[in-house]
Amino acid sequence: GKINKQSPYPPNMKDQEGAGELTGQLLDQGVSADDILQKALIVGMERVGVKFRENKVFVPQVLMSAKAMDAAMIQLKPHFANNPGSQKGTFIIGTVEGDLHDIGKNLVSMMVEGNGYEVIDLGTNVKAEVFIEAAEKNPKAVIGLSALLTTTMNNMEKITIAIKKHNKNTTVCVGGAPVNQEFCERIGADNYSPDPQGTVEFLNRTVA
Ligand code: B1M
Repeated sequence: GKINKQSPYPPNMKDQEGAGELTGQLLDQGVSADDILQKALIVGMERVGVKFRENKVFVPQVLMSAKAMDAAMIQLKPHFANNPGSQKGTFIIGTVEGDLHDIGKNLVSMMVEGNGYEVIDLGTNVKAEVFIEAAEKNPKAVIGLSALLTTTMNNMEKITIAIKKHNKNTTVCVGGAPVNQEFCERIGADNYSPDPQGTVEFLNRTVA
């Protein structure tokens, strides 16, 4: 095609444009979607995180990495997808109020969906009322909360308490880099998992 002269990125930083393509090539070569995710994409994002912390890259580069990851995930999604019509239950997920990180949340969403659940993704920066409203419409649904910032862990607590106050039988799962088991128990959530698979296993144990 035409060379994109309007690229907003400096010439040495065009890699994000090829992430989807590269992922497609690896899939064609028979590399498993799970290997691409675990051994390439997540490892890459960890490196970006370290550089960001060390002030070697900045927000624009991190955003480009996020876009690259999105492009790769579009290619991977069909490989994690289950056959429709065999839904085991409903999972409502969102990143908590004040927090705009959505890559981890999207991965959890994709994995849960791929394991046969209907997923209602409320996006990022989601307030307690929005989770509660979605839970009212889907009374049996499990709610998943993601937080990536130590500051928004407070909102995760606030939202969990509000959901439980509204209906103590609503199950709440939590996750995200700063979250741990101890925090989960302290705020009264029902499950913590460090990764999407743990959430899938929890749902399989308690819902399906
Ligand atoms: Co932000 N950021 N960021 N960032 N960012 C972190 C989280 C940070 C650790 C970087 C650093 O300093 N090293 C740091 C947080 C420090 C802290 O709070 N202790 C940080 C900061 C400070 C910020 C800003 C404040 C920066 C600023 O503006 N000065 C700002 C905040 C904006 C906001 O949210 N209000 C900000 C902004 C951004 C970008 C917008 C540039 C971009 C986000 C783009 C996007 O998401 N669309 C971004 C990114 C990309 C990162 C890093 C580099 C990568 C996060 C990521 O996507 N990881 C991150 C550093 C790092 O973690 N390496 C960083 C990959 C992803 C697959 O992992 O999300 O952990 P993760 O999800 C995992 C698990 O945690 C788990 O499953 C996933 C797969 O294994 N999981 C769950 C997640 N949710 C789950 C839910 C579950 C179960 C499992 O159940 C429901």
